[in-house]
Amino acid sequence: MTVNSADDFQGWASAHQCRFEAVLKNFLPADDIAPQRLHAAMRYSVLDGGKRVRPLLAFAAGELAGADQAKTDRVAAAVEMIHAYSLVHDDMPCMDDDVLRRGKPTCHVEYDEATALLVGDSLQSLAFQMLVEQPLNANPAMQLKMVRLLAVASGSRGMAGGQAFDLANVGKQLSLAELEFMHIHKTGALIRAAILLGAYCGGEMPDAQLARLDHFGKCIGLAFQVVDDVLDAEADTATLGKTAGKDADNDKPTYVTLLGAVEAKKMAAELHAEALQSLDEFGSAARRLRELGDFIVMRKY
Ligand code: GRG
Repeated sequence: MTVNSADDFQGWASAHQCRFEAVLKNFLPADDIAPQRLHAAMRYSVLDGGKRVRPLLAFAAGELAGADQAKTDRVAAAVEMIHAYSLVHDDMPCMDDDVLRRGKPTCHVEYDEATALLVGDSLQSLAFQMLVEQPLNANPAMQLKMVRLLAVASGSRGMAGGQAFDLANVGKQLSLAELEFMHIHKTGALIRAAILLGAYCGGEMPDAQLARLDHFGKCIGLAFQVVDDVLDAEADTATLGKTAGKDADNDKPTYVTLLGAVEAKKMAAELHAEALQSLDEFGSAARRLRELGDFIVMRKY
C-alpha cells in the first residue's frame, strides 16, 4: 500500500509514521560508528516513540503543494530532530528534571547528563545538515529561506526563547497575552515551521496562500499547547508516556490554571475552528491538514 492510497486518516498517518521511522533510522548515524555511545543515545531519543505530529504536518503541507516525498522527508526529519533535541534538553535536571519521556526513561537517566547535552547539540546540527545536503527547492534562494526559517523557529526568537520565558516565569501568574506569547514561541514556532517547510518543498504558492497556511499553523500550534495543558492536568502518566501533573508540581502557569479546564477546552475549540477556516480556500487538497487539526485538539495523549 502506498501512503497516498491510504484513504482514511488513520491509514494515511500510520503509513507515513511507519515509513518515516525507516527514514529517520537511515538519517541518524549508526550506533556502531564512533562515538558509539553518543550515536546510540541520539537513536534512543529520536526513534521508537512520539506521535510524529510535526512530520505529519510537513507531509500534509507537502502533499498540498505537490512536493516530492524525498524532499518532505528531509524537512520532516529536520523538524523532528529539533523537536527531539528540545525534549532531551527540557527533561534535564537544569530544566524540567523529568525521568519519563515517550514511555521510556529520559535520555539523561538512561545515559547521563553530559551525553544528553551532546545528544541535543548533535541533533540540532544534524537537523540543519538535513536541509542543506540535497536540493529541496528548484530555487536555491528559497532553500536558504528554508534554512533561515528553521533557525529562527528553533532559536532565541522561537522555541528556545519561549523556553527561556517559561523558565523565567515559574511560580508567577501570567496574563493570557503573556501565556500566548510564551507558547507561540515555545511550542507554536516549530509547528508553524513544519507546515511552511513542507509547503516550500513543492511548487511555488502565492504569498496569500502561504499566509493562510501559516495562520492555520499559528492557531493549531496554540491549540496544541492548550490541549497539552488540559492533558497534563487530566490524563494519567501511562496514557501520556510522560509524567502527568508536572505543570502543577512545577508551579507552571498554564491555560488550565489561568482559565480553568472548561474555558481552556473552549479556547482549544475556538482555535481549532479558526485554524480550519484558514484552510477553506484549499478545498479537498487540505484534507490531511484539516484531519491533523482535528487530531491535535481531540488527542488523548
Ligand atoms: C530545551 C530549547 C529547549 C526547548 C524546549 C518543546 C519544549 C521546549 C519543551 C517540551 C516541554 C513541553 C511538554 C511542552 C509542551 C508541548 C510539547 C512540545 C509537547 C511535546 O510534544 P509532543 O506531544 O511529543 O508532540 P511527542 O513525544 O509525541 O513527539
